[in-house]
Amino acid sequence: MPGLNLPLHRYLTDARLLPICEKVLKGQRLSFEDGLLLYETPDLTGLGAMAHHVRLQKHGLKAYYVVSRRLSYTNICYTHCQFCAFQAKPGDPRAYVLSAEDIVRELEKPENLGVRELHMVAGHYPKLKIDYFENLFRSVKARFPEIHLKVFTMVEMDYYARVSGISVEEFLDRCVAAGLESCPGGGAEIFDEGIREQICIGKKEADVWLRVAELCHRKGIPTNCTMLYGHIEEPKHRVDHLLRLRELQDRTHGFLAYIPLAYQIEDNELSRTHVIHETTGTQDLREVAVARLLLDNVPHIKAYWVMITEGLAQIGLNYGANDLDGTVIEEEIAHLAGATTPQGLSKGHLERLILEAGFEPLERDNLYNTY
Ligand code: V47
Repeated sequence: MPGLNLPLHRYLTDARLLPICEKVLKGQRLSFEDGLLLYETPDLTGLGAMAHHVRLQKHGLKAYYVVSRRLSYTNICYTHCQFCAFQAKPGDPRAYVLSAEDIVRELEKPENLGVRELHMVAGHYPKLKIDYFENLFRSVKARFPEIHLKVFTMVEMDYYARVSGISVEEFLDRCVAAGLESCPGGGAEIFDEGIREQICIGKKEADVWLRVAELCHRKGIPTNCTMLYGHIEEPKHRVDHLLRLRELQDRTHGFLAYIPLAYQIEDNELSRTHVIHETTGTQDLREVAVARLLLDNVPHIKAYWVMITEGLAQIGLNYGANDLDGTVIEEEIAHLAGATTPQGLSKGHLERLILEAGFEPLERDNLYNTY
């Protein structure tokens, strides 16, 4: 790699993958059972080669990144996700809420020069209503019109619409009028209702996530999508999750990118109450490759270095990923849960990772326009 010089089937050591290989070569859609086999096979190299084949067809050797600032306007959260180390309850000394002025002041700092994307997700705090968000978005856009506003998980949007006493549609329309341009993919966790009940009690059901995503897409607001893996879910739940995303994407074409999120095990209730091990390198690469093969209609697959390490994300470019996400300045959610990666990478470092892996680095904006 990075190119594939042999016929694709020559990379396979598990003969059970041959029918899948045929489908991949013909551009045919993979089934639920195919997905299960992709999780079961010990042939990671064969799986990776098939994913790489699709990646090369769609993106050649291009590998994207974005200069991105992460910010959470509050960590106060009334929802109880057992996997989350970021949430704080009111009264907790860690609890905070940022005003629009705080956020603008933060963005004015020299280290944020050149930021193209402001990626904000936060807790569910009922004191924040639509007027807070309208003011926040208008203030940021007035000072930094060039920064793309990528805000709210789908469940967050549903929550803040409800506490504002308006429909999600009205909430979205008003946020878009104030400057919202796209949404991140978080909060999807695992769609399977049984698992969801065990890992995020009280969080809105999968259908809400999917319905709000559909609404965003119909309004022309692109969103990303994610899956939280490596906790108590099984392969059948992951395949189900990916196929539910694929089914929505067939109807709306609104997902820009998919990001597999490796569960970070520290300082959260889920890992305290269950025996869960950190995800391993092969597991992380498999998630990238399976996504590239099953999500045949989602253009971009990210290898999120923050959660799987820089080195593995680099290798992920050979397993179907075409995007390393970005500089991710001051990420908190993964780091509070134990991620040991740096809290941000420079553009130069990201470019070096991409070049050394044999790919072409491209700085992008949120809509994958390049500079
Ligand atoms: O919504 C929370 C998840 C998400 C943990 O759209 C955890 O471009 C792992 O959504 N271990 C935030 N994951 C991250 C996210 C994201 C990341 C990169 C790119 C994009 C994008 C979106 O992380 C949360 C939740 O689903 N999460 N706790 C944890 N312990």
